[in-house]
Amino acid sequence: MSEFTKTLCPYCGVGCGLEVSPPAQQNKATNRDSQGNPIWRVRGDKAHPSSQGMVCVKGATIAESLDKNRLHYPMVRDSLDQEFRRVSWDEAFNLITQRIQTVRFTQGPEALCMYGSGQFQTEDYYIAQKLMKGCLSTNNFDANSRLCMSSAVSGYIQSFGSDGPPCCYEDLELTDCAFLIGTNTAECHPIVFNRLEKYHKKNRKVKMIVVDPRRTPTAEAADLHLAIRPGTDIDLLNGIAHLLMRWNYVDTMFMDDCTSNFPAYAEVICHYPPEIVAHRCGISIEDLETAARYWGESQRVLSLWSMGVNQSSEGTAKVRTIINLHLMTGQIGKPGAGPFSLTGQPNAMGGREAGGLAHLLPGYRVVKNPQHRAEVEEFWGLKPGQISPNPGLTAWDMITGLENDAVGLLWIAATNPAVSMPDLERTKKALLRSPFTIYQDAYYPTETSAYAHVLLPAAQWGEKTGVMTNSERVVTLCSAFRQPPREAKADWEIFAEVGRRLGFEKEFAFANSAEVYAEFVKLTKTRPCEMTGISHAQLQLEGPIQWPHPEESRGSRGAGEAGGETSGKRLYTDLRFHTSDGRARFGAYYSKGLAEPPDPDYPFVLTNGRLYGHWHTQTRTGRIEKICKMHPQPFIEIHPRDAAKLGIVDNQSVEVRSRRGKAKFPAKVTKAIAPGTVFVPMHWGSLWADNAEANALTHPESCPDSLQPELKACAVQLIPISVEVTIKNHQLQSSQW
Ligand SMILES: Nc1nc2c(c(=O)[nH]1)N[C@H]1C(S)=C(S)[C@@H](COP(=O)(O)OP(=O)(O)OC[C@H]3O[C@@H](n4cnc5c(=O)[nH]c(N)nc54)[C@H](O)[C@@H]3O)O[C@H]1N2
Ligand SMILES: Nc1nc2c(c(=O)[nH]1)N[C@H]1C(S)=C(S)[C@@H](COP(=O)(O)OP(=O)(O)OC[C@H]3O[C@@H](n4cnc5c(=O)[nH]c(N)nc54)[C@H](O)[C@@H]3O)O[C@H]1N2
Ligand code: SF4
Ligand SMILES: [Mo]
Repeated sequence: MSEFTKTLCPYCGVGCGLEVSPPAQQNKATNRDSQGNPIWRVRGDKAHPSSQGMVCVKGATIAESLDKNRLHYPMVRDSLDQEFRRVSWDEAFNLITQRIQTVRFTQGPEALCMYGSGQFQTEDYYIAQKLMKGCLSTNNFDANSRLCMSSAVSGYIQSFGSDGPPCCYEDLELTDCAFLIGTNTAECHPIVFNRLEKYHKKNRKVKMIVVDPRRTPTAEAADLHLAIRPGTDIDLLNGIAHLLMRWNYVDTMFMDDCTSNFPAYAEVICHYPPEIVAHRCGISIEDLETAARYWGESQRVLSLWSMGVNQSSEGTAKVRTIINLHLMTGQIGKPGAGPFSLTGQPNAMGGREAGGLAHLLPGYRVVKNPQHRAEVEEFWGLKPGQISPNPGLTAWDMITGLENDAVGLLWIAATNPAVSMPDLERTKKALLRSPFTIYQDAYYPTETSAYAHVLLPAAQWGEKTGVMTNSERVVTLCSAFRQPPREAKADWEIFAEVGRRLGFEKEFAFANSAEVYAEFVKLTKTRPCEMTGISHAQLQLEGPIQWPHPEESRGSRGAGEAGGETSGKRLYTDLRFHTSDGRARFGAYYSKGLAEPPDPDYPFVLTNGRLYGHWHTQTRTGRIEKICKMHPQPFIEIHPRDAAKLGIVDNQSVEVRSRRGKAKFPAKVTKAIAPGTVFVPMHWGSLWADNAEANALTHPESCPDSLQPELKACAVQLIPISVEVTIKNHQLQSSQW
């Protein structure tokens, strides 16, 4: 047996390859975590095409969290005010299947809901789709990707006729101009940023533009930082388009041959002259012109974006407006160019492939398309019409569904909504009303365990074998290298067992996850995300493989070799798109601005996001000493001018109030944030600090197309206070469960 196992980092969507080996055996050298457990050793995998051996602090320290505060046994209780009691898996499965049957036959299948996660492996996702959308006839499966990538998904679908980021990481090292908008890549996609930054430093002619209301570490590295007012991205992008037109930087041949709907867009951008745009965005006309010139003069432009774009009530419009600039200038389908969404979670891409959102079906299909439904029904051996034609409830719909008793059973897995959902007070109240909540997580406690009737212990990364796809469509096998603790089980196994107990024995007769994956890839045949040439065995043998990868190309190339139209590094190299006429479609959008703009009562825009070391709700990173030292407490960034006006000094506590709730944070007075805007990190839920939840303040207003909530902005007021913010002990007691 080889001494290390190759796998993928289970944090961000960069998808860095890792090699993991057992804790050192010599007694004195054995590295142990703070609870005395030996720590597995982790290093970057030099052979992984995406990361080439690099890792950031999160990947490097991941093993330190594996044994702390794990949930070990199924636990149940009748009501939320009771203590949990330990039960056998058999009892837990019986309880769940009985409950599913009761809800199904009294309230109907649309009262069953599952809320999953971009941290599932593809096999977990696929089995959940088959169970919910196929066997149980409800499309009520949504994932935390709704809060994350859904605007990118709908933007790609509307502009190109299909989801799928068209670029690859090699483009980071081939571009002449990197246009980063609404992304703090340096902290959130560090290895993507390392690759770009190294190349940028070496090639001074290469331009880097960063569009972000904050001067983030990403913005620090830029040639041009446009610190726009939150929510003015469409103004800026239309303003750049206006100048590209005026200066004739457009690729008319590409537009004539390969696009549609340009006239509608041309009409819109007429209304975005630089004077108006610069004023609305709060930037200078010179900076706006510089951005347009950098874009227009570059042979190859690559745009990168993430939550500053997607998490918006006009998220889809923002994504399409970015894509417009590429279409206008022919910047797609060639090396170093294209619109490239940076995926948040490690396998949100796999989730999209497997149909893991309420409006999707496996193989980049959509629920609303009758042919897509028929294809999946036939493949799963279902009756025609068994898949519901209605898109299911989205993440936020499940919350409102609890409020109006439309939800009879809520199954939450691999996400922590009691921290990550918008408008937390409302979310928590709704969760308290739930008649029956199953919560399947690797750790105990998390903030969401307080709302569960049943806790199911999940095997996590390193304890189950499965596949994940990163931002550049590279599929990596994540092999198990240790046993799940005590009674924990892989998510897909739990779903499959429930399926069998509901009477779907043959549908869920899988011996292992390789068989699950083999079934799934058949559903991608002839689809844009075709992976019929990929299997666990192939991945084990060849290493990571990039899709599209049809069966015919099996063995011919993995990721990192040149590709063609159907198998290769970039999509749309033939300049044919997946729309009915093969043309990419311009989206014509006027800017609408924020759903909740500041006003005299709530005069500041609150934005929020991530820090380099922490991962979301801290279930893992909050238990790693090095990371807690790096980011000891939450804070609120305030511009010195605003601070002076309010009499706030550095480190003083500030109460922040929105129309929905309040929170408090120590002030960090800094020019890195624009006046009128404040920033807080999203990482501190109620287990980690008292009242420092970003989402106590946010609202659920969503993009009408993607239904992704505008987590990035809400209106707040600030009040200096004298009470200190309490940070809770991050080394929670070792779990007995
Ligand atoms: N360290 C770390 N890395 C992570 C994660 C983590 O938890 N920790 N999570 C992963 C996940 S799931 C995701 S989704 C990604 C997120 O990755 P990012 O999107 O890069 O992270 P955020 O900090 O949420 O937001 C990015 C930036 O959007 C800016 N912004 C706010 N409002 C606007 C606006 O109106 N316009 C523009 N242009 N910008 C705006 C914010 O100031 C912020 O700097 O990170 C992934 N990587
Ligand atoms: N204000 C604000 N809110 C946000 C955001 C923001 O930028 N601002 N970002 C949004 C975005 S983009 C995202 S992605 C979400 C993230 O929000 P969440 O998904 O709530 O955050 P995580 O802390 O990653 O939660 C993942 C959970 O899965 C568990 N887990 C890990 N591996 C496994 C496994 O294999 N199986 C099971 N069953 N469990 C496992 C972990 O222990 C953890 O409890 O937050 C969203 N909320
Ligand atoms: S960049 Fe992302 S995938 Fe790579 S090691 Fe860091 S967290 Fe993991
Ligand atoms: Mo995300």
